[in-house]
Amino acid sequence: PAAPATKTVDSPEERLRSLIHRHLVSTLARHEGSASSHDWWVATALAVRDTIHERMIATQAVHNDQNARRIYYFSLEYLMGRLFGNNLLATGMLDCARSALESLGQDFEKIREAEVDMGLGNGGLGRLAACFLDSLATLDYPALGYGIYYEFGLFRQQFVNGNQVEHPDNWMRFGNPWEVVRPEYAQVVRFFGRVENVFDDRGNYRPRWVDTKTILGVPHDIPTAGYGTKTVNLLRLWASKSTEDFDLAAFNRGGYFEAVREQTSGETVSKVLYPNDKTENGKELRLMQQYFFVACSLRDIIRRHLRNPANSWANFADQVAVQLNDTHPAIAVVELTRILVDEEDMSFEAAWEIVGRTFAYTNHTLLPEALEKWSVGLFEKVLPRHLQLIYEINRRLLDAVEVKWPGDNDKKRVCSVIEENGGKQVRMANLAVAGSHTVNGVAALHTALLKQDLFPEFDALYPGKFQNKTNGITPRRWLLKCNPRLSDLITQRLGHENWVRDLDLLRGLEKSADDHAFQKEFMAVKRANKVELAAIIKAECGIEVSPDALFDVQIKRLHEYKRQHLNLLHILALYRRLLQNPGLDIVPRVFVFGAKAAPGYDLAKNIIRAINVIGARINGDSRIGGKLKVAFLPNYRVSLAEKIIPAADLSEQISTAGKEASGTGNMKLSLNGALTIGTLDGANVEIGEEVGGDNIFIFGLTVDEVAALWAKGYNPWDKYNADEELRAIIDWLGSEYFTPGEPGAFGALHHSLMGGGDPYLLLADFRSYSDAQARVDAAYRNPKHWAKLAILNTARMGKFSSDRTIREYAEQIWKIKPVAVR
Ligand code: DL6
Repeated sequence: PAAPATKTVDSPEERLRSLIHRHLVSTLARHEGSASSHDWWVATALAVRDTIHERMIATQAVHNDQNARRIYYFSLEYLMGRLFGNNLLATGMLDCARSALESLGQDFEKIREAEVDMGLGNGGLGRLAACFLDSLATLDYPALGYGIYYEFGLFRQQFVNGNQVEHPDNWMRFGNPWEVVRPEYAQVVRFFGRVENVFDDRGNYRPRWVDTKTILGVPHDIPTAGYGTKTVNLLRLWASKSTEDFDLAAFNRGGYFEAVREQTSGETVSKVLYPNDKTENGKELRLMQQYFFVACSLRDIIRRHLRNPANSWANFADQVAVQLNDTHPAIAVVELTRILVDEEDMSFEAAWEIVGRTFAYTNHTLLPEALEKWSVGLFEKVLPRHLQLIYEINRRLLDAVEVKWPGDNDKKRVCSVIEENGGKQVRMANLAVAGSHTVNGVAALHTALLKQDLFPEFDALYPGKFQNKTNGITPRRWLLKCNPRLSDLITQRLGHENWVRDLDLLRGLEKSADDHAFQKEFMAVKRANKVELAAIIKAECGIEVSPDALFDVQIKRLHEYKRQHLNLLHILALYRRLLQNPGLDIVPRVFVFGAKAAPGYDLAKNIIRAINVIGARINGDSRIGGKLKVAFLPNYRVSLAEKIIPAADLSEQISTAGKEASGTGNMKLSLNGALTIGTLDGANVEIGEEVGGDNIFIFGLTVDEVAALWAKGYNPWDKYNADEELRAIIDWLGSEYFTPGEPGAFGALHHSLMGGGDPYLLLADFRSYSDAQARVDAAYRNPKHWAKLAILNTARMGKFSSDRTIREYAEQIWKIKPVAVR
């Protein structure tokens, strides 16, 4: 008899290869021979997405079947970066995709680079939201992120003659293979109009919000896949559309523009992410954005809740936890009140009780200019009914203040949701505190200052409402994905990969910190990463740098309080010392910057120009023998951070004490073996506690010393007069030395330090900073010592995993439990 036919089973790689090929041909209609890297990237993403969608469907089914209590994260920003590598790691398909693409004749790394960053955020706040989504899924928490599907993300930055030039970031011009559009879950949102005072049959006052304009919110769902688990949660982003897409009558009359006008104005709301600017323009649109996404999201949550027959309004707050990421979504507390009172016919007391059990609020800043306030007039125009409810919320709040502090009008003034000074304004932070069961800061120091300086009255009025939740970062993106060499070395040394889900296990590396062989391997990884970054610097900036120099890195939004210009003063000091003494023995350094300035923030832009122009002079000055190089990489974004961080030796965390709420770049850099030079600010304090005082370079005034200095009276001229070197470099900045023929080119910067009174205390901290830099120089000369410190930094970063942060939120604020998806 003939032998039975053997059925050949395709390997996972073969299956993936044919899936990629099928998507290339059937979905993209592309011939292999003419497909671009972008086409291959899309085809591969779609192939990976198939698996992710299966998991997403399974996850939603389990959450629905179990009627799980969910956390809904409301954030106006998500700085997701690229999703390809993350999704490959989460599904365990990385190696398979690499070999499948290579067997198709494609360069895997080139294809990875074809993905445009999803940059729907400004900085730390948006990236934190992205890290949280990763941890929520990895830890199997039932969660949904809600936000806005901006057509344009944060601007693309270019330098022209050292100046920042902004270009629109049309990130989804060529589509986004990760998303699914869900028109069936679209929501209608109302704005403007007026409130009609009507009385019902029983003579009860029934306000009606009438004559409103409507727009439509259409959800775009991005799956967020957990690592080492089957859980795939959702990020649901709302795109605004007109409710009246097309006016056919107008078109038939020949008015094409008239016909699409409604559509265009409807789409404006989700058009562009606000780059944190301080101008008055566009405030109305920003408030509309906030209300738009909050209203859509609450409707969506209510729909999901009530469709389960086991649920009703009675158990809404038992099933639904909402986290407000800063005050941007704070209008949600009013919107839920409005729905319950106006549409569900509840008493204000009953509604406010549900609201107060549903929301929690995270504060991310103490800077007064970043605490949102909206004029009462604007509210009255855009959300008139909400303004009425805000007055009612405030009346009850002030009653509670009166009970606590009878007759104390000062207490009422500071607690009030309405600021009465000048034009009346709605204080969104006070509203968020009043409407939330818990308020948290993002690092221990920040939370202490929140309670002590910003909200002492609320802390007394609501004992126990304030908590700390120190920020964290996901080890999946910020080590496993961005630094494969170090990840492999760690896994090899520990003998397992469990650290990826339990970062405390990195402590196991401590015992290797003195092992010379391991030190060599660790620093060889660092060097290889530096070689790669050097190539990027060459390609992007045209600057040749040596991987043997110390890579001194400052990457973050450009802001005076972050003090990139303090770094610049130190660069100027080193340059001057070298000019005075060309033989000076200093460790060669490459100063790497990455930062975007808000388009309306002129001083920040002046600092960028100063770094670029002075950097160019230094880079081209043969007298200093290449000992200093300055590279400002344009268009800082998540995918660029992933290349810079693994190559950093030194991490600059030099904000004025009390100004940086937490920082998260500090954690990423330290995790990747960079040593920190920093002030006792934000999470630097806790990083210092974890790594140990000998393994970090701390300098500068403390929060208490800053306060004492201001109380005593601070005059930067005293520092200037007392320090010859400082005086010389400040004078340099004020002269045309670096900009011949253009005196005053750095006038704004110079003025902020001297005439402007130096509000961020650069001159006060300069000498201490310069001394700390000298300690860095000395430490770097001893490679074994430096390697030991770098290893200990990596080994002791366990606390700063966002898994720890999310567990704390889940257990102490949200009271949610993991739900396994099989
Ligand atoms: O909590 C995330 C991040 C912190 O790490 C930074 O220290 C803090 O500056 C940033 N805050 C903001 C505030 N913006 N607003 N509003 O971005 O949050």
